Amino acid sequence: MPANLPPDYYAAEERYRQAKATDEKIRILEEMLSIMPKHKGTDHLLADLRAKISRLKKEETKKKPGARFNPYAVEKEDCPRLTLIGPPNSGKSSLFNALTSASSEVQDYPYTTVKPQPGICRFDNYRIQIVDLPPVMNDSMEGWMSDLVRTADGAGIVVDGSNIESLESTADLLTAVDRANLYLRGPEWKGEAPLGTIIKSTFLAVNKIDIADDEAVRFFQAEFSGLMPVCLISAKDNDSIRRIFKTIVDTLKVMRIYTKIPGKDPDMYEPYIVDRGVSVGQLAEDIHRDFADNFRFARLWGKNTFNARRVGRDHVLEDEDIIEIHC
Ligand SMILES: Nc1nc2c(ncn2[C@@H]2O[C@H](COP(=O)(O)OP(=O)(O)O)[C@@H](O)[C@H]2O)c(=O)[nH]1
Ligand SMILES: [Mg+2]
Repeated sequence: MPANLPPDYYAAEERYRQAKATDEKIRILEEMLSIMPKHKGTDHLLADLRAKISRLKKEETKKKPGARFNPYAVEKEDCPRLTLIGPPNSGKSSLFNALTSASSEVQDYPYTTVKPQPGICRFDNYRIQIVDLPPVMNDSMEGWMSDLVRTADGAGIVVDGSNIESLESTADLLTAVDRANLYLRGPEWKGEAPLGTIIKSTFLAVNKIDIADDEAVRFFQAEFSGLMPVCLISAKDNDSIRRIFKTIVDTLKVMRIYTKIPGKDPDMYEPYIVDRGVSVGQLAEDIHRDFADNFRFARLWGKNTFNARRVGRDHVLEDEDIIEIHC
């Protein structure tokens, strides 16, 4: 059944697309909700609007300052999170700046970064929150820092490949990681984590490869390549940034799922960034309870399937699938 929406609705929808601030977006969506006629043909549109409003409202309440101010708190975003850790001066902030639109202070002396600095990395429609952290020193990590590494979805260790002295500071870093009961291993790691430790999917970036010290690079490759992916990069080189981005996506084991509303074109700009292997039912749950509770079936468009294929809750999604949920 066609939705037959009034012109006011489309005007509001256009304003929504232009809106930047979350409270403004909520206001416009609520306006769209009130304009929209309520009948069988608009059920999906209504559910989609309600889902968007509830997601944005959740974001808003998280932004309100809590009773106790925590200077090390990092705002949760609606996407996976990766932390960057490493010894002083290895180029964490330079890499962070190259990956995100945020900016973290870069200096040629150590200890420039003192607080966690979050930013969003956007490539190929992915959205990933990257958190730049202060250097780990004196073979221990402060509690707030190990908490951030532990609760993130993955980590990247950044070391300096231009300098043989960095082997020592990297050894300190690994001791600090052990003491924090973190077990950092690549996404393909099959072994068991020791009792009492938290395993975290991790890669190693050997940075400053433009001015590499061959001995240092060989050491890092020998020590780490059995444990996690090792990437030789320069934070100053675009090609390195693309490669490291791909490594980040593989470390987080995530993929992009686009959604569409029946009768409308899919939103090909803001996919849901979800764990590889999630099912249609799990995605529906992620979008909104209403979708999960009232789920009847879904239609799927994808690289490895025929168009508008009818699938059920248990169907496992693949990267860049487009899904239309029918309630
Ligand atoms: N040649 C070269 N210098 C780099 C590279 N990455 C970072 N640097 C320099 O290394 C110094 C420390 O970088 P910074 O990002 O502040 O390191 P952090 O302390 O780990 O955050 C700065 O002088 C950067 O310009 C790189 O890939 N190549
Ligand atoms: Mg820094």
